[in-house]
Amino acid sequence: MRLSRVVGPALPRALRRTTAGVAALAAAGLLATVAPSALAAPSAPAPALAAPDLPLANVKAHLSQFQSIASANGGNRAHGRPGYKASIDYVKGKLDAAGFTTTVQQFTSGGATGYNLIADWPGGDTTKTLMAGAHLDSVSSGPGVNDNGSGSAGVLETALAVSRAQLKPAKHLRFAWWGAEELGMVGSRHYVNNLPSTERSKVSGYLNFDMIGSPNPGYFVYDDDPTIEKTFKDYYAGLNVPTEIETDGDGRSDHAPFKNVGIPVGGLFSGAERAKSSAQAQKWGGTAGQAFDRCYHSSCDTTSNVNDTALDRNSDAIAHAVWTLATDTPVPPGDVYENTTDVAIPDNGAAVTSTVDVTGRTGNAPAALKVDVDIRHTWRGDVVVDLLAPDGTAYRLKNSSGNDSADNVIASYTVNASAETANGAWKLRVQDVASQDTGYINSWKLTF
Ligand code: DTR
Ligand code: CA
Ligand code: ZN
Ligand code: ZN
Repeated sequence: MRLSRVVGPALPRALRRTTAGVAALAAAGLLATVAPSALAAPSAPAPALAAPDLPLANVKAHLSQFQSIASANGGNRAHGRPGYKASIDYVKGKLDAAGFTTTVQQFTSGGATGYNLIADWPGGDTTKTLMAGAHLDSVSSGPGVNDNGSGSAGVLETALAVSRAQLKPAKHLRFAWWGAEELGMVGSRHYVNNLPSTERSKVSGYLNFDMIGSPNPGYFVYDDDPTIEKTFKDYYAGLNVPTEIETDGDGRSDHAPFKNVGIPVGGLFSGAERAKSSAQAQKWGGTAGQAFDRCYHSSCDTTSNVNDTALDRNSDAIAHAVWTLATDTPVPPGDVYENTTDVAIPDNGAAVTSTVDVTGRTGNAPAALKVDVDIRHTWRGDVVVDLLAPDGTAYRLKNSSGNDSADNVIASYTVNASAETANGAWKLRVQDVASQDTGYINSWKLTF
């Protein structure tokens, strides 16, 4: 079967197998061009350079600085206030000392001067520039250690790790700390709007990190560019940490201006004001029914408002993504087998199934088989979800959880399917096991 990207009508709507082709990767500017000398052999891909494990203590030291800056400047680091400019000066000082070429871009918002900090790592192919950024401003009501000192510190420590490694990536690396995000992504919009279109086309991708250390954390991956998304998901699969796609992030942070001009985007998020469900607490730990960050936009968003494990994992994931997307042949998005036919789920009734036929593969399925489900169902606690391998072996993806009253199961699971042959009819089995509330399978897909 000719491999092709999602081509809509060319394939039966219900069943699509897609592989983002080389053209797609090139179009997204995510194909690394590695100098011939770096190749082990002309036909062998450049060896993947493993990203370093960022020392959590270093990341937390940046948070302590942000806290001290806020404490010394009226309790915040908000746009137009002295605490914000002091934050810019701190980050810039670290980067200048580490050999970056830094630029402070000024703009005006609400009658006050705002600042973006841009830091370029010398070298790399500037026609393929990978960017990573975070907003550095807080709200005026607090120091903004999680929102968004955490993202700022993770990006800063990644940049400092690039310097420590004296990395020579295929792509050019650019890091950014945005002003006035809390006023509506003002700084990042100013940057993108003032970037000439010739320069915009050179940005191969923008990675955004806004709240990555929430005290009651979730592990959310932006569901935008598939290659960037897969890079993050593979990282977490390696840690055996389940992730969910971030479904309400569109327009809510600094990736939006980049996405709006067609630049591939991705990112990570550990949650804000929404409550963690019981199903999420089962998979991630923490407290069900409590906000991911109950100090969101509050004065209590201090250094004690951070979960170290989430901050550590997400900071390391930033480094992994930068090393992978800028220094190596990018991870191909994989072969996708999808079924988008709606299947009604009877209330408190028999299980229903939706099938994808996997063909043309050899051997067994992978140890990290990705299963993305999109089930629309009110009171999702009613719903039990299994993956059935071609031989009928069942892999439980989601248990029922009576008090999970949230709607819809839109989630990504990783299954160790290495004992199963790859080819055959794989099924998603869904059953509603409690009366009232109904729904349907909207779509699901396997990525090999
Ligand atoms: N708006 C961001 C926090 C935020 C809320 N939902 C998302 C989703 C994805 C990224 C960020 C956010 C702020 O208050 O800075
Ligand atoms: Ca670490
Ligand atoms: Zn905020
Ligand atoms: Zn934020």
